[in-house]
Amino acid sequence: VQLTGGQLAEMRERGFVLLPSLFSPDEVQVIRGAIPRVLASRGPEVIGEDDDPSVIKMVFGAHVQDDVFRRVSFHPRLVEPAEQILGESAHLFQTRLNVKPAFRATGWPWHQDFNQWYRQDGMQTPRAVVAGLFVDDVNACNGPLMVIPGSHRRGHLVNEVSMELDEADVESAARESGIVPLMGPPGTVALFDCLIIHGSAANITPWPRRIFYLNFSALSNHEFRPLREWFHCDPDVRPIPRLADDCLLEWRATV
Ligand SMILES: O=C(O)CCC(=O)C(=O)O
Repeated sequence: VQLTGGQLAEMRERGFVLLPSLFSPDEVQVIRGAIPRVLASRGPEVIGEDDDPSVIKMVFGAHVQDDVFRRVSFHPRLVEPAEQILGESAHLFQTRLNVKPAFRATGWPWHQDFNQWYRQDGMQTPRAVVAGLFVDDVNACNGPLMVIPGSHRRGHLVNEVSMELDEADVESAARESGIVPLMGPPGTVALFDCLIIHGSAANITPWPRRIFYLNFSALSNHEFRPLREWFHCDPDVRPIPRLADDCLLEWRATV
């Protein structure tokens, strides 16, 4: 999949682009089928909610642990647009499945992803793009990801000690451009700049809101000093292998 000139301009101006139903219901079914396997791992890459660790909040590194998530992570429908945006080959340095389960999930405070990678992984330059693949329907009620359009153009708002942004920065960006919830049916993909200000609220609905996030960094942007384990910052900085467009359906045919 190639982004159009208009979508690339949107990415530059607004810092995000939404690609509704990029993956088919059959492909989403294959991804859903893999989730119980990665949740069953219970290793350190599986993170619980602060107030109740038995409720899973997120799972890092599924692209290394599970063949379906490896195929999703290297999928040409995600890698090609990411490389178009970056203007060069990419490497995948982190994936995380944010589970946001029904009733019990908390949200994420306003932040820029790059600040986390700068602070914790030593990433030097914000030449990275995030893809979020909606595994469930994401709607106004179940805690959609909210972004502030154009806020990536404010540059890196450094916080050396935590992920949270100053409320004054969030307020000023939201006053200028508002806040947009990214919503869509399962299979939709949101691409966003690693500097865009974003966050999300709790999920108290009966509907889970699972999104699989992939962080693609420009290949030239590989000088990490990771302070965290491999599942936060994949040491493999080689170009991404090319997979076929039907690699998810092909996986299903092999089992
Ligand atoms: O999934 C969400 O609601 C927000 C996640 C997020 O911002 C993150 O993982 O950095």
